[in-house]
Amino acid sequence: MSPSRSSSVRSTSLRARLVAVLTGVTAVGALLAAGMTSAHAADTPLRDLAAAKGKIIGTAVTGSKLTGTYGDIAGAQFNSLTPGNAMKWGSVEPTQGTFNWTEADQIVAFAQAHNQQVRGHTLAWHNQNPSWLTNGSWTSAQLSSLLQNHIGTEVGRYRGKIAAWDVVNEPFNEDGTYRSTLWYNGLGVDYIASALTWARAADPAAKLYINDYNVEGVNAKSTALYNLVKSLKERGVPIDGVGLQAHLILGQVPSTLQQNIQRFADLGVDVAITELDIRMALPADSTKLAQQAADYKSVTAACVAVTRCVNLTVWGFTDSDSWVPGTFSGYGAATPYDENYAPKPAYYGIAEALGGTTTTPPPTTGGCTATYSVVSQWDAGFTGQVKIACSGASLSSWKVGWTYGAGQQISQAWNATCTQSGAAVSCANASYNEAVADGGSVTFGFNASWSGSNPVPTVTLR
Ligand code: G2I
Repeated sequence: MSPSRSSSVRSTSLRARLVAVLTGVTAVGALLAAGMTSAHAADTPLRDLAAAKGKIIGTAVTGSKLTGTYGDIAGAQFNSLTPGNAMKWGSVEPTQGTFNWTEADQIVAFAQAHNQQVRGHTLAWHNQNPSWLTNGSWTSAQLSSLLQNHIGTEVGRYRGKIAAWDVVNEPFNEDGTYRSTLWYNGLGVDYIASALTWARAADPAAKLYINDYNVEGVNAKSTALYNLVKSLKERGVPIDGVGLQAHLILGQVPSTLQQNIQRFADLGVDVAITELDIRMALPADSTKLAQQAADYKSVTAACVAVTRCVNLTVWGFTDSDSWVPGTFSGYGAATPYDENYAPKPAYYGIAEALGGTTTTPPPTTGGCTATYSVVSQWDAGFTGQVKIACSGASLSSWKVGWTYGAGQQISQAWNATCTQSGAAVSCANASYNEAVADGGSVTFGFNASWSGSNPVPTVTLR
């Protein structure tokens, strides 16, 4: 099924509100009914849409969070995972010779259980190295063998299980000169060729990438990366791809993104968008979220347009698991799902660029909406959620209802009290989330069974 969103505005309820106000009647009941709409999230997971386009869609993940709703979405929507931190040198070898593979192993096992690829991240970087390494004083020969052993150990451990490695991360300055790092300063520029060669020896099947940020458009930095890849290829050094991280700012997708992807493809390497997020000044509002959807859509479309753009990965799929707010004060909301795991317009932007069809709900002039979405679905069950959001109105309590069309049966709900009688479901607020402020929202979730099909019902807010 193709993803779609539908909505209906009951104009009578807007009239009712007007009448109530004009006649001086207590407006509470009418206000509660104002601006009722319904909408639902995409049925077709992003990973299926991407597969139909010959693309892989991924997300960075935190291993400890891969349970519950976070795990359900990571498993259902994406077919590639990148450990956000778990495979970095400082994570896997905090003390020299003492290894901790727990989180990395967990992510690889999760990926295998969900038929997903893993992008290994990252082997030679200047950040998140263990202090024993950065504080040591090493000869070039020692540094070289430390890096060789690290790559041999880590790549060897996951041999056959990693689709692609970000072998070298962030080697350039903004002006295209080489960044001064432990590796560059100690080993010279050939640390890059050496790292790639060692990685190839440890896992001949893994695709080997150089990954950097601010290399999405055609600029001095991306041209330096281009020239490096070209010379590595000419020298016969194993290099299979370039990673464009794509930590972008709202409204600033480079106009040369597709052209830049294409020029790398024309060099004979794959391209991946490896760390996509699009940050905005907080608070988010509907205008910014719509711009963000357009930005996500245009980045995805640029990848779709170039055959050799093989993977598009978001750097965390939920705003509750994003590095942005901790790094850029006052900025956030950078990912396709909000903190409560509700898909944002950005999610639909990605889906649309991957060929999903969605219908945009008509603009509401003010009111409260209830949005039903299937968060994840498995053999006979699914987790759903309903988000009630108000703009230009508020609620002092709420109740939503819908009728299941295909025999679905709710077994459990949280953050609401739900009852089902036949096909009719009615959910009312819990004692602690009855009020929805103007500009605010409340989300509740539920588990239910399904068989045959699981069509999304029309939800009524009352
Ligand atoms: O900085 C964004 C990304 C840029 N490209 C390379 C990526 O590897 C990098 O990822 C981020 C992680 O998402 C953050 O989670 O790398 C940061 C470090 O440069 C990570 O932040 C670190 C915090 O600085 C630590 O305080 C924290 O202990 O995450 C650690 C684990 O949560």
